[in-house]
Amino acid sequence: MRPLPPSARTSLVHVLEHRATQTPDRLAFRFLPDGTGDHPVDWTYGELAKRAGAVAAHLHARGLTQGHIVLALDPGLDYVAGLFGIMQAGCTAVPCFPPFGRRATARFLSVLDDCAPRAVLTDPRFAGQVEQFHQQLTPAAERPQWIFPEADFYQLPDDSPVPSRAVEPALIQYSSGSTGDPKGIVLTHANLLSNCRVLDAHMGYEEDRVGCSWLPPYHDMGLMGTIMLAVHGGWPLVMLSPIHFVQDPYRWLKAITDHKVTISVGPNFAFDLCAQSIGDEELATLDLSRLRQVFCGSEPVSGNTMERFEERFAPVGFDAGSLIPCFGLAEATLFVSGKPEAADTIRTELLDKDALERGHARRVPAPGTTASDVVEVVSCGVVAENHHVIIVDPHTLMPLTDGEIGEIWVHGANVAAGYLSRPELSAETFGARPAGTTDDRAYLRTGDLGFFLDGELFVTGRLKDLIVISGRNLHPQDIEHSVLRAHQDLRRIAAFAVRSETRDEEEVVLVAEFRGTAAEFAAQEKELLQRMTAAVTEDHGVRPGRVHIGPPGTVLMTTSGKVRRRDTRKAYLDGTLRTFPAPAPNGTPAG
Ligand code: 649
Repeated sequence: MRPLPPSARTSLVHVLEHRATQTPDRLAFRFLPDGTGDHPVDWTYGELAKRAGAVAAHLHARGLTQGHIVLALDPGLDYVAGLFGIMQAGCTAVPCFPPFGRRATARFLSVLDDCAPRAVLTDPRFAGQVEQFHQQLTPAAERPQWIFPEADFYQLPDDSPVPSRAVEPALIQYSSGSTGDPKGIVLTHANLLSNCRVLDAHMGYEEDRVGCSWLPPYHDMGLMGTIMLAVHGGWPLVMLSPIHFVQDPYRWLKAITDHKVTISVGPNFAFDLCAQSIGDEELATLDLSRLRQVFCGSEPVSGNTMERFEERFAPVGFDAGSLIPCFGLAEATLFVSGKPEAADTIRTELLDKDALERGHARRVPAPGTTASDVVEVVSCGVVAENHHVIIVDPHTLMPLTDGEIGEIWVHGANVAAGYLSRPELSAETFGARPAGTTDDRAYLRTGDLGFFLDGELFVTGRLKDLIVISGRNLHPQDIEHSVLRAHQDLRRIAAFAVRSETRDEEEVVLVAEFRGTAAEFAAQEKELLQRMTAAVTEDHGVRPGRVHIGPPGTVLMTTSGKVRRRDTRKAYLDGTLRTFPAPAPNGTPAG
């Protein structure tokens, strides 16, 4: 039986209540704690609602009936209970990766500083560090309460009152902004419901739908794309932790096989990893024939990767038609566009590279063109129902016509209210108006570049400096900061992304200035490269693809002393960056 549509409900809190009343025994979530099928933990809607109710009751017992509550539990079922419990208490959930390791701790502390939470719901293993955390927070800020759920946390006496309210805002999503300068996206209950509704409409109804996700539940795709969508749609979600996926990508496809999964999702790199790393023996244990929809988004979708994945897994029943390239961003809650349900193959276009660089999407007649003149772009499909997307010249703000490349602007109920406590930036980003038209709607400026062709959206690049690798958003400022610390004689640094020449993904390129003579540079070059690479790898978990070191003046700057990353990137690609003179053949450096 199709579960009753929850469309009349005003928040996901009400949707969960509805499910727990109508179908209390239906499976809501199955978590695979070790990433395999050995010890699955199942929660029904009844169980989830009971646990969420316990979280809400605990918060009320501590006087927490509103305000920000940071949710920093490990991926798993308690995380889901925490999320719904916080919203049910009338508080605002602020999902955040637990403070495990240097990078995550820095992020965690800057989120706490930015949102000034009334409480932090996190794992008891951090209990001993609270004092240390407090010392690193801004002195003036009020200290949050710390809540460490132990095993009996979820057992409430039968007669305890359970709050049920949904107060605005529902959630603050930190996905934009560098570590030192985080930006919290304020999402309302209406935003969360709208995103579920448009995704539901896009996906269509399917009897016996089962989802599977290993995505981190702290970001938009894992949170609004899988957990919330599953509760909204009333179908079970099989979850494993991102670590278990990264350790062995086979676990994802094995979970799909074992639990009769029909819908899943991942960034491009996940499809690459699977196609590369799953051997013949493992392949023989897979059955992907039930998969009907597999979303791929959050970084550029590569036609080659999609092809490799299809070829590798076709023998175990994978249907190429199930792949759904899609585009979205946390500022629009999540979903902006995706391959139309009715289409059975991915749409790609072969475009003239030179024209593309000049801002025009010009199809190439296939014969007679060499591969280097041609760029293949994958369509990100049609725009979400009731949403409006335009392509705008980022300088003149004039809307562009089909085939012209410009900034992607989005209007609709998915678009967030703004950034927390940043009125100016919010107005700039969320309140843009196109010039020279009668269109007076407010648009979100995505900072992404793309074009429309025959009603479909293609994403071709980024205006913003964000580096997206393996589905992760890296901020150039954070990377540059790590590089600067790697060596005392490095001064300006520019970090940016460039498409790899050997692999179907982007890689980080570092351009740095060395304070010293050519001879000193020649003597230290090896060590510099090694230290810079190590610093970025340790701090950010990505290895820079290429490094260019030159004399002062190599990194292009604005007059006000800001790094001009896009210009430096262009000079790097054109080969016009400054370099140290090569050492003379006799070993004495020239110049
Ligand atoms: C983008 C999220 C798009 C993101 C996903 C729909 C079980 C299984 C499946 C299921 C439910 C349960 O990256 C996701 C829509 C999922 C339906 C799942 O259904 N957000 S972000 O804020 O972290 O980053 C946004 C930026 O990432 C880049 C852009 O720069 C964007 O501004 N990006 C892309 N770049 C190129 N191509 C794309 N297709 C991109 N998508 C995002």
